[in-house]
Amino acid sequence: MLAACRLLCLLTLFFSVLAQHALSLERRDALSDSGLSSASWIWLPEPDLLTTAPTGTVALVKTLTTPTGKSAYFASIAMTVDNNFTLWVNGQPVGASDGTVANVWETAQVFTAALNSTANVFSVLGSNTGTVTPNPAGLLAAIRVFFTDSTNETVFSDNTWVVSGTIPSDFPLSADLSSFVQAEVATTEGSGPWGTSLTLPASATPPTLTGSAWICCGERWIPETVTSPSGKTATSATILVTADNTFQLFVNGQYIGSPPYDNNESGTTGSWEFAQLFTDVALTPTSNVFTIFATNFAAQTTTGGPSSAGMVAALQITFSDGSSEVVRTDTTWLAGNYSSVSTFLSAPDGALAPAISSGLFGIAPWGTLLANSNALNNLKLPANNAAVVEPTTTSTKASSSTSNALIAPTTILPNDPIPSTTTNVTTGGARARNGHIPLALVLGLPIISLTVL
Ligand SMILES: *[C@@H]1O[C@H](CO)[C@@H](O)[C@H](O)[C@H]1NC(C)=O
Ligand SMILES: *[C@@H]1O[C@H](CO)[C@@H](O)[C@H](O)[C@H]1NC(C)=O
Ligand SMILES: *[C@@H]1O[C@H](CO)[C@@H](O)[C@H](O)[C@H]1NC(C)=O
Ligand SMILES: *[C@@H]1O[C@H](CO)[C@@H](O)[C@H](O)[C@H]1NC(C)=O
Ligand SMILES: *[C@@H]1O[C@H](CO)[C@@H](O)[C@H](O)[C@H]1NC(C)=O
Ligand SMILES: CC(=O)N[C@H]1CO[C@H](CO)[C@@H](O)[C@@H]1O
Repeated sequence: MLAACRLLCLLTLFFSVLAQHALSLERRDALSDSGLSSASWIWLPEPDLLTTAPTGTVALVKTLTTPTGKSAYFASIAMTVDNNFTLWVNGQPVGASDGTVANVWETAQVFTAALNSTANVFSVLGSNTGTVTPNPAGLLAAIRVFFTDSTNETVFSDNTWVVSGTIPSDFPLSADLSSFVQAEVATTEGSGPWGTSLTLPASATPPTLTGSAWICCGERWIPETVTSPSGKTATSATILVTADNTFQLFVNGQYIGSPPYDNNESGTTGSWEFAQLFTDVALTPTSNVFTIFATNFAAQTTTGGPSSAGMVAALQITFSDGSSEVVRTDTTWLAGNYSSVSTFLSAPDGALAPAISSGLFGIAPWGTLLANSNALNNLKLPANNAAVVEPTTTSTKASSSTSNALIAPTTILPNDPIPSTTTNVTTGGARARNGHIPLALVLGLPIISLTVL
């Protein structure tokens, strides 16, 4: 009962946060709701940050320790960087602004990330670009942490953040922050060179999983083609999905993303407990293939063995006329037992079987999940720290003026990011037909208990 209420309350809170963002028409109100209007523009210390910061990329880190007696669930993170940024939470890429868009910093972004209960590390690479060198540079952020007792706490960018012009080789989870210094506050939001230009985009209401079926029991599900209704042109998709235990999402054969790494530890929150939200996934006009490869881990018992398995998803397809359609997991999906993405992608429909539904979203043992989490759209991100080119000098001032170029975002290859998928894993896939997503195989795996999920 308690647990159910707690989850409900959290979900309510979470969606009220989204609703607040969607409904706030007033710029100032939206900014104060997000916390950004109370935040400060910070950067690597310079003689006059309001006018002159060298171009280049700096690393910024904020570590948050959960107060005693509380347990952190998830965070809503509002952020912008002049000129652009990439954000990681606990080493997992969470989001980035598009440095190719002029003045992209004028639009702050809001991300939701699952948190570790006790300690969380927010790592940012911020780039100061521009033809005028030097020019103003700054990061502005508000991190609202939601706890399991339904309370929340917001922390702002300020001089408790640390910053370095030298990006450590183990960034974004750097063991040694000795090259970092206390960030300098340039000014508060609403003043300085940034003035009152900042806005928050109205966020669209994401689809919910209500009405989608948990489809079972293979590890790999491949939805097939979703065809646009005649006369409609598909432009983008918002995809909400989770799988017990983890998955990889592909659209039209392109890797889109995965949930954060799941350490498969008994008693800890599994990544499946957060539905992963992928936004602005580009589509082709008439026909799109959605592929979800899910992986089930063996039970968390001394002997391993079968555990509950399933995948649930909602695909919101947006058309050029502004209308949209939601495609849900159901038994029209096709499933197959395949051990590799490429084999599954190339398998003919005839080799697959209809997906099996375990029941609609909300059923045990999965319940209503904890919250949505912005999924890691890795195509937009430097995949890992190997993509960061370290500056050649170590003096903070000098190195920050060196262009710490990032290599173009690296795609994480199919089967790469998720460890141990070949052991204790059965494989299966599903395909959508006639506008629907395919499902998986029926393994008849017993549901043992919540801890074995
Ligand atoms: C900023 O944008 C530029 C241009 O797209 C890109 O090369 C760079 O990697 C971005 N910086 C960060 C920290 O994401
Ligand atoms: C949570 O953070 C602490 C401290 O960084 C770390 O020791 C622990 O492994 C983390 N737990 C998870 C589940 O990430
Ligand atoms: C966060 O907590 C404050 C009280 O500290 C409360 O007024 C506010 O409604 C909470 N925000 C959300 C989104 O729950
Ligand atoms: C998950 O944990 C169980 C129990 O320790 C183990 O048998 C299984 O191999 C693990 N699976 C993965 C993918 O790590
Ligand atoms: C996949 O394998 C499982 C276990 O062997 C089996 O129960 C299921 O029917 C298979 N599914 C398909 C579509 O072949
Ligand atoms: C139940 C089961 O299949 N367990 C296996 C999980 O994978 C390890 C490593 O391959 C095997 O040793 C277990 O037998």
